[in-house]
Amino acid sequence: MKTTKNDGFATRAIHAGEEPDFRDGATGDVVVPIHLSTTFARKKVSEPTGGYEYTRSLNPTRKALETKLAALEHAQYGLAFSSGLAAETTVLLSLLNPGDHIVAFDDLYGGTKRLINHVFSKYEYKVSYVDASDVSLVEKAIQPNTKLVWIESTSNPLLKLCYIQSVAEITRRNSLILVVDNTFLSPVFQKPLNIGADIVVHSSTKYIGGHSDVLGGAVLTSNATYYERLQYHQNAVGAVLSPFDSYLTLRGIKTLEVRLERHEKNALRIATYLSNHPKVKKVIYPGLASHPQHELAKRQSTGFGGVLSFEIAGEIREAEIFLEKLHLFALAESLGGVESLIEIPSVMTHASVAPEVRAETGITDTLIRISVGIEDVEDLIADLKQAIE
Ligand code: P1T
Repeated sequence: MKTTKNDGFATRAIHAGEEPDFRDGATGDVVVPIHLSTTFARKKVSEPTGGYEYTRSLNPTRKALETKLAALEHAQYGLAFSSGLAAETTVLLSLLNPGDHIVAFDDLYGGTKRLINHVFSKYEYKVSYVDASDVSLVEKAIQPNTKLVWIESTSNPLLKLCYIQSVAEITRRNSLILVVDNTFLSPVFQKPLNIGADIVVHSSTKYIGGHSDVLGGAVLTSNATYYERLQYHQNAVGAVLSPFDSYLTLRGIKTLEVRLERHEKNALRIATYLSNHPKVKKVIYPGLASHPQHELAKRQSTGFGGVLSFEIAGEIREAEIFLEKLHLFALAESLGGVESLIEIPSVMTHASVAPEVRAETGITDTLIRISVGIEDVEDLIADLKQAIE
């Protein structure tokens, strides 16, 4: 019953890490049990039972999730954390030293920038932000102390792409670590480790969990040295995912592929509707031919995702009136859940980014981001229509 790399995505999403246990005394559960025990008894002093000692170090439910996540990203190893930012913190803490330099995409989730700029800066980590949609800028930003390149593809909230294979050639040539935050596309649409990334991170709070009811993060890699260091820090720092949250995430993953198909279908319909509306200034969605990297998106991933950004004509007041008139779209941060969410990055998800930096990267005060849910798309369009008009 063990899944292999040759099995399809949905097969692995459903079965990997959750093979029924038929050993003597086991019950053959087809769903992994929630192992709430924080500690595990042993019969002999020198022999932890089944390798389990204490839940922060290893827990059977979390291990099932880590195995499933690794199978989906075509990774050898997976680790699950209590949030996306906890996962990111563990990567930065375990692989970098004070004085090391990071080259990062200029369009990253605001919380990731806050972490790098205001937490790790205390430990003298250095960073250069570049528009990584132009790969040559990544190479130009490399310094003698550069250790790591950090990108999101697609990026949050401007949905810019980075040509991962080309950046991977640069990082390989310069012995740097390439980290890709794959939250927006999920492994359904893109597997960065297959195209040269060393480490994938996720906010599993988003598509992977999929129901806006569980916060989590993940780190995936096939590099045994990085994994050892990451696992050491996962235990030593302790920001692990709880057994119950691991179970919720495992449950969410089983429908990841079917959800993403619907998210994308709805997103494309809404992007097309908005781009034909006279009160909409511009729509950013990699699935539209008008997106400057549409061709790269078609080549690099097998889908465009369920998030789009747009600007309505007028000032911030017009944007606020529009947002407050919606009934089906919750005015809320986050993305990737079954329900549609809408937000205004400048005052919500990216408020921690300095106004001049937002202006420089193109996050205007009237930019609106939608996480398109899997509701009936005609209902979503009708709601947008009444609010715009
Ligand atoms: O919220 P948390 O699980 O800690 O994940 C942080 C994170 C990491 N990476 C990306 C690309 C993200 O979008 C996020 C969180 N983002 C939001 C909450 C948001 O609304 O954009």
